[in-house]
Amino acid sequence: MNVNQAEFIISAVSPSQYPQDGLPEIALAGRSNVGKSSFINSLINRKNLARTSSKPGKTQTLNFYLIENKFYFVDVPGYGYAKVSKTEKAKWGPMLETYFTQRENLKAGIVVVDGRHAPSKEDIQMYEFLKYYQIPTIVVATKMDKIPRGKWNKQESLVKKNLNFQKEDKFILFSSETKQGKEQAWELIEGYLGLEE
Ligand SMILES: Nc1nc2c(ncn2[C@@H]2O[C@H](COP(=O)(O)OP(=O)(O)OP(=O)(O)O)[C@@H](O)[C@H]2O)c(=O)[nH]1
Ligand SMILES: [Mg+2]
Repeated sequence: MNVNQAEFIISAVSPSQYPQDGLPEIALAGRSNVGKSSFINSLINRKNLARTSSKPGKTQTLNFYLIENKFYFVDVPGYGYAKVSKTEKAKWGPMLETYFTQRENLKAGIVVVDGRHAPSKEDIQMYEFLKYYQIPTIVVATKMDKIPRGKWNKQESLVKKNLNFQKEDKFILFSSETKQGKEQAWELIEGYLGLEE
């Protein structure tokens, strides 16, 4: 998709605040600071529409970005960041669960993992959660610019093995720095949205 129009619409915590226009949605999940917001910005050619930060825990609500008036990217708070207060974290669990289990507009989930390491326990739980609710999933292994090309295949195998990756799901090696994987990501997303030419 060639994106000319991308707009932040709303920060939502409960379903009554979600957009009501019925457009399809693609939601991003992943550890705090892994690069979810950067992934969105890369795909829409914007530096900082989805707010990114070197400080983890930046995204604290469900943030809806309307893309080309066709669909929403939903940027979700990252898990696994110790310094976010307990009260905040206690709110996120139900907020995410409600969204992922009840949102009919959700066409696919993207689990962003750090391609340099084995997935964390929480990455595995997140992936299993999406599988349990039968949400089609793209696993994006990001920050590939930080590891040499010769190790990419090995890392892909490691991530897939640890996640118990299902063959009906999709997998992308990605980098927000080099834009590696961007075309592939769009192809898959357009497929899930039913927007392919
Ligand atoms: N080298 C490199 N750095 C990246 C990449 N993607 C993200 N980063 C950096 O990682 C940091 C966190 O990125 P964000 O996109 O804000 O991460 P997030 O997952 O949205 O974080 P939260 O909103 O806290 O959950 C920033 O400093 C980014 O510049 C990548 O592909 N390569
Ligand atoms: Mg973010």
